[in-house]
Amino acid sequence: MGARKSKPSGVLDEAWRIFDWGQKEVLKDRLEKFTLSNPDVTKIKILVAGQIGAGKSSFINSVLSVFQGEIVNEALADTSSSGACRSFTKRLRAYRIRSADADLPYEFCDIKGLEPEKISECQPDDIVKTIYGHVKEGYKFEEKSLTSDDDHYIQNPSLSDQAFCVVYVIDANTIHLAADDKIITEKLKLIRQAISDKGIPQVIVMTKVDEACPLVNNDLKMVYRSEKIKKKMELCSAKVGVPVSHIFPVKNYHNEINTNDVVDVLILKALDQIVRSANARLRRGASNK
Ligand SMILES: Nc1nc2c(ncn2[C@@H]2O[C@H](COP(=O)(O)OP(=O)(O)O)[C@@H](O)[C@H]2O)c(=O)[nH]1
Ligand SMILES: [Mg+2]
Repeated sequence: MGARKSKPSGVLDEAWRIFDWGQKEVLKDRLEKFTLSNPDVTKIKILVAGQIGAGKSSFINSVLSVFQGEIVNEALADTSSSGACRSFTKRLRAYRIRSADADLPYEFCDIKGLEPEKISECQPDDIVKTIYGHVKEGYKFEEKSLTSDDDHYIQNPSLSDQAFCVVYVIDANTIHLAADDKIITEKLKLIRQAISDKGIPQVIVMTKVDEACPLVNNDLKMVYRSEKIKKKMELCSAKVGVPVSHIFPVKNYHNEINTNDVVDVLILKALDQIVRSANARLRRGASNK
């Protein structure tokens, strides 16, 4: 009697998104050779927004690590025990991605995280100003929104000052059916509404899939066969209003001492989508103003 090995619950028979786990080198090569669609722009700016503790800095570190082939901790992640409720990143900082010795033509802007407990609208307002290129690097995010008479205000932003893709980093563990994430999703909606007519691409990076699903924790390659992750991505899409095709699940490097191909390929896939959609936006020639 050939007893069939039972499948653990929550495992889908087939992957719900076709994903080639062997495409790391192809993606990395493409991203390294990438050229911008507008020769007047030297680097394309990508803004990373999301809740404090969602994994924004860790995602930037993970991207830097993939191209360096070793763990990089440049965008310091907050590892203090209260990390989930304090924001380590207070000033606007840009991170240029390097591969071997060359700078790649795109950079990430790390901003102070959105605080779930505050309804204040100045934070989304500062984020929108950053997207439009009005905020200088080094600006310290405060309670009060940036005004045009501030030293950190750029009156006439160039194309390189403006962001051409907004990445919402969302912790998979915080996506529930319940409305306890309401304030964050409301804040993201405020940002989305403000930029909706500008055609700026928006991508969600859903982090901590290892913590959100034991199957995935055990084997990251199960990410597209996990029912739980699929449901979270659908819920995330419905709450924030970004299509599932623009949501990328990742596990960030956070406690590892070496990089590995499975983590790398998920990070690269998210980055590939981000960079290509940012470049397409730039090609359309429009300024964000
Ligand atoms: N297990 C796991 N932990 C993560 C992941 N991404 C980030 N973390 C941890 O989550 C905490 C907050 O991350 P951080 O990058 O500082 O969040 P930020 O406030 O959005 O910049 C840190 O303790 C990280 O080590 C992930 O994908 N998996
Ligand atoms: Mg941070």
